[in-house]
Amino acid sequence: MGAGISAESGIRTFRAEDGLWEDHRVEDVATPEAFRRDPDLVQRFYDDRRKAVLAAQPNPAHTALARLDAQWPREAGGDLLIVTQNIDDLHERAGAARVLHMHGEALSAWCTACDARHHWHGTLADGPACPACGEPALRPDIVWFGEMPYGMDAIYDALREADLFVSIGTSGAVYPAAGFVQQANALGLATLELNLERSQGSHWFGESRLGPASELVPQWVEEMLLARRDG
Ligand code: BV8
Repeated sequence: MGAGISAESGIRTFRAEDGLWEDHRVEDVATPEAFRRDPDLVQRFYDDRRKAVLAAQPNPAHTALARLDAQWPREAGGDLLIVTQNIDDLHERAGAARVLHMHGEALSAWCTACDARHHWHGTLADGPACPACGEPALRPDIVWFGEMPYGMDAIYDALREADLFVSIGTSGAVYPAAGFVQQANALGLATLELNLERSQGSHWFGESRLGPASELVPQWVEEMLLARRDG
């Protein structure tokens, strides 16, 4: 899952005309070095992103995936895992439960003093005290470039168990996420891409459907649930 699935909820993607990387260079706001060099700029960048997440609503693509999550079996051989590169909580607000944020979450703050993580709706640029240790040492709980994404073991375990790998709304520009489709191919999984335009990895997919997620995802979920019912 990439920024494209939240685009129709009004959350900016990265690599578009009005993309986030048009206003800010990645190396200025999305690396540990940037945070060391100019913590205030980075904190304000994520304070703005957190506000945008809180102001957004799930769109039909999130709702369809939540329906799939609710109706798709939870036992092995029928399991489902929504792995997202996105830092918004729109999957959860749509009702999905099996969600893994491999690049962290805008609504989580991580204490660099005591390692505690806290659900966070406010700002961090003003240096609030960590609720656990009291230190003004909270950073965005985001995986920056050069940092290890979360949940990699769970993701590779899920790939090994899966029959189908679906990529939705991502440019396929950032690793290791962009490499999952290659692992899927090596494991003999079926692969499907749902995206507004061809991505950097389109050629790796068995099937690629082009269009807005709000149309393609509900259509695909309906197909999956019908096929499961017809067994
Ligand atoms: C790591 C959180 C290792 C921050 C993000 C050279 C070669 C290969 C790799 C590297 C390299 N040099 C460095 C690397 C590694 C690096 C990387 O891949 N760099 C790239 C730029 C080359 N990766 C990392 O650093 C990762 N960590 O490798 O650690 C390691 C090993 C040992 C020990 C320690 C570490 C960490 C990467 C995570 C960075 N954090 N996000 C934040 O959000 O601010 S990245 C961010 O950009 C996203 O999370 C996502 O991962 C990535 C791409 O974004 P997309 O979601 O794809 O969005 P984009 O705008 O690009 O595309 C949107 C798509 O949607 C488009 O295709 C568009 O057509 C489509 N779309 C638009 N509207 C719609 C739509 N589709 C459907 N419907 C619509 N309506």
